[in-house]
Amino acid sequence: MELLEGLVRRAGGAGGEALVSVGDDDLSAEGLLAAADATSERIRGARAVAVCAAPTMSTVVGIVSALRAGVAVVPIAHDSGASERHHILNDSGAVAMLGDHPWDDVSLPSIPIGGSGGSLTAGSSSDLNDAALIMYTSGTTGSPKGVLMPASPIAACLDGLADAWQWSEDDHLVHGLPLFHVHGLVLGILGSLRRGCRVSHTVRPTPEAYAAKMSDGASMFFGVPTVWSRMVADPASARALNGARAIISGSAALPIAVFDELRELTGVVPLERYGMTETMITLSTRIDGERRPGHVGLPLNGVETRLRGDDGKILVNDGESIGTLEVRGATVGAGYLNRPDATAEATTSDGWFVTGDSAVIGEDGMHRIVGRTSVDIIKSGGYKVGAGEVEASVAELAAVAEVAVVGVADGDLGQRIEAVIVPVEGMFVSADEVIDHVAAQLSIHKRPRNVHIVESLPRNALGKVQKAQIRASLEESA
Ligand code: MCA
Ligand code: AMP
Repeated sequence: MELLEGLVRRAGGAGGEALVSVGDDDLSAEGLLAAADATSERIRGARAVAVCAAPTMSTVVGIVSALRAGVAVVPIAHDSGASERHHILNDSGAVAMLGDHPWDDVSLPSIPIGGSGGSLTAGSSSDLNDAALIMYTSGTTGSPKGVLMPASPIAACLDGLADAWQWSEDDHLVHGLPLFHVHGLVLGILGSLRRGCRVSHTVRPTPEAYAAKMSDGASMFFGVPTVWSRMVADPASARALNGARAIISGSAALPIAVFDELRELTGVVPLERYGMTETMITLSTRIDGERRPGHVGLPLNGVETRLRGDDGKILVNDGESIGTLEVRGATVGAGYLNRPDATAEATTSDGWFVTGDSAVIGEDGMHRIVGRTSVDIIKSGGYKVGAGEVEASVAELAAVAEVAVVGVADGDLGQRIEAVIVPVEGMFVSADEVIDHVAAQLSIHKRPRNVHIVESLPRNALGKVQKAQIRASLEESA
């Protein structure tokens, strides 16, 4: 199967016009394919390669080259800190860094992108389940897990979205989302290259940058809810999107007020879709169907969903019953790398993936996401952050006796990460020290935005920290 079939088709056609832009860099289909295929030759047969996934053309070429070579590629956040990237490199078994990176502490060989030089010897990848991508995602505790994602579920997801949104070669997609997650990388870049449509990455997802692309024929825009709430706070930029074919939100819940303002300012009714790194996108509203605010639509082609109640029974889809959403079908990935325990825990005995999201399904099949079943999964600016990994990082500081991390409701980020700390008696810890430690060790976007020093954490009779209570009192006092 050729995942990037649109790129290959366009490269075989006439005309050398730009197909992909990242900031001011452009490449035609022929140019991208030639640069990627030159690099592919140097990595063919390798177990896996990693890319520092900064928003650059080099990241796009590197990832396309690995996909073309059939080598699993591990996109790493360019703002990742030392312990996070070491975990990802060790866990994935990546044998080289593809392209440049700024990390002095990474000793893997570097394979240049484009040009010439370097090549790797073949290695075993039998444990990777044919993964094309290995993407790391946070859980409630521990370090991020590597999701094994073969080309086939990626293709199923991208084709399902093309059907839902009538996404075609005639589109020009614009976005400025990170290139190390599903939204920006898989949907934004690989989706466009599968369709063969033009894609412009704006480096940052700012309202002005999106608006400026309308004069370049933009037809579709992607953003997380934070991007859209910043857009409606800049009405001139929002009005410029008038005439776009599709404005699409995902990665976190789009507040109804933002949906309404976006529709009023742009004249375009937003599409909303839902998914996870483990399952790709599974639900979306349709461009030829109802785009109901607060709802994430219907299953994509090849996807089934169901709800499970607290008593373990499957619920009826009555538009009222809240249950944990389970999904199965063509878009679901091949489990977690090195974590058979976590893969088994997330999979029912009859093969459904347990999302951990609470949802309601209407009689008409329309889905509404109500929240997460665990208080320990935080969504901040569309980034998923496990409270446990931030707590473990903060606890490395000598002056910290106890710590609890929660996601507090935030008008801009959806949730903002806050840490509540009990210092070791007689010791002092500053908020900046905590924030900078997490930024340097995990990643900048996982840093707490506020730190509260307290005498003790609320616990129940069994000694368990009461996270929901902490979150409620921080929200009350905000
Ligand atoms: C601040 N900065 C720091 C520190 N504090 N740097 C070092 N140490 C510190 N202590 C600097 C940063 O370097 C950066 O600098 C600047 O602050 C801005 O950072 P920040 O405030 O965190 O950014 P933001 O503007 O608040 O970001 C909002 C955002 C971002 C752009 C919306 O959250 C974002 O890109 N979100 C997208 C997440 C996403 O794609 N999720 C999809 C997951 P400088 O400005 O110089 O760089 S996939 C998924 O969820 C599923 C599958 C799905 O459904 O899609
Ligand atoms: P990630 O681990 O980054 O793939 O994030 C997946 C999670 O993002 C899901 O489990 C949901 O909690 C959340 N999510 C994605 N899209 C939406 C949406 N449209 N509405 C609400 N939550 C969403």
